[in-house]
Amino acid sequence: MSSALLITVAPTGAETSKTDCPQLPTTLAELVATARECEAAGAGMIHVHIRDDDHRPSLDLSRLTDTVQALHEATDLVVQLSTGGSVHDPLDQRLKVLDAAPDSCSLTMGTTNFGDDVFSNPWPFICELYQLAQDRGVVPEFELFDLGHVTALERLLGKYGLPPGGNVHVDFVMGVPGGMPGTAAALVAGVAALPPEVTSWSATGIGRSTLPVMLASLAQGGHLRVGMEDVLTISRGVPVDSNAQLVERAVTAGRVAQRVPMSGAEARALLGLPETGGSAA
Ligand code: KMH
Ligand code: ZN
Repeated sequence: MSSALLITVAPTGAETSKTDCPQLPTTLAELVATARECEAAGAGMIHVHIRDDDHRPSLDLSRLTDTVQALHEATDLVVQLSTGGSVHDPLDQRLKVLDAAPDSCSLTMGTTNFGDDVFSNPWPFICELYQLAQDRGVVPEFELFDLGHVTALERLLGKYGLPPGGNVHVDFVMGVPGGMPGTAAALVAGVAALPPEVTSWSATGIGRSTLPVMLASLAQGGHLRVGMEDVLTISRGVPVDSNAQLVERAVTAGRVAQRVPMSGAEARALLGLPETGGSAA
């Protein structure tokens, strides 16, 4: 079991409005400031959704490109762009995200009911996005919202081979209404089902499942994702102040488990990325 702990911060997401949560980082300046604070607190990777001038979710390519560049200039974090976007984003625009040349991209392994909406990830889209990531040298993080997504990952790797760099990193996203529950039992089942190609895994629990999933992941030697994309309260009824506060809590929990946060450079190695910026072989 590795003592190094990857903490990924997912600071914004696509679901929460700025009006409801003014501390949500929605402008580029806010995102860069958040990234710096979270890196200083112990994050190694950032999972990025961007917003437009009205703070609404956006997949605008020039904004995405500027965002990747600004985050690379300001931090050593691995920059992962969301290809999930919002539940309203069309599949062709989600494929275009890779044109912004991130280090990593999220790649969700199946369609999921997402509250009252549907997060659409049909198999042909998954295959197209994966092959595009391979062509571009962008390292995917496979997002697993349900146990069936683990099986789909095994099928994908069997059909198209390994990602750029050869490592396979997955993230269990648990507790979404429509996906697997955010419980220790569900995480144990998911980890047990992972195909042998998987080299590292992390987990995040949405909303009130954040702490059970964090503790269950640490108990099994897994890595962590935290951030205001996934949870907006630090304890029952108490709003999160900042993303750095969530990273600090993950560092504290990791310390109890004798885990040391990874730097951006160590996160790059974990994912099979080259040492400095640029895409994987
Ligand atoms: N916003 C969700 C519908 C991802 O970033 O790839 C999808 C999501 C997953 O957040
Ligand atoms: Zn996301």
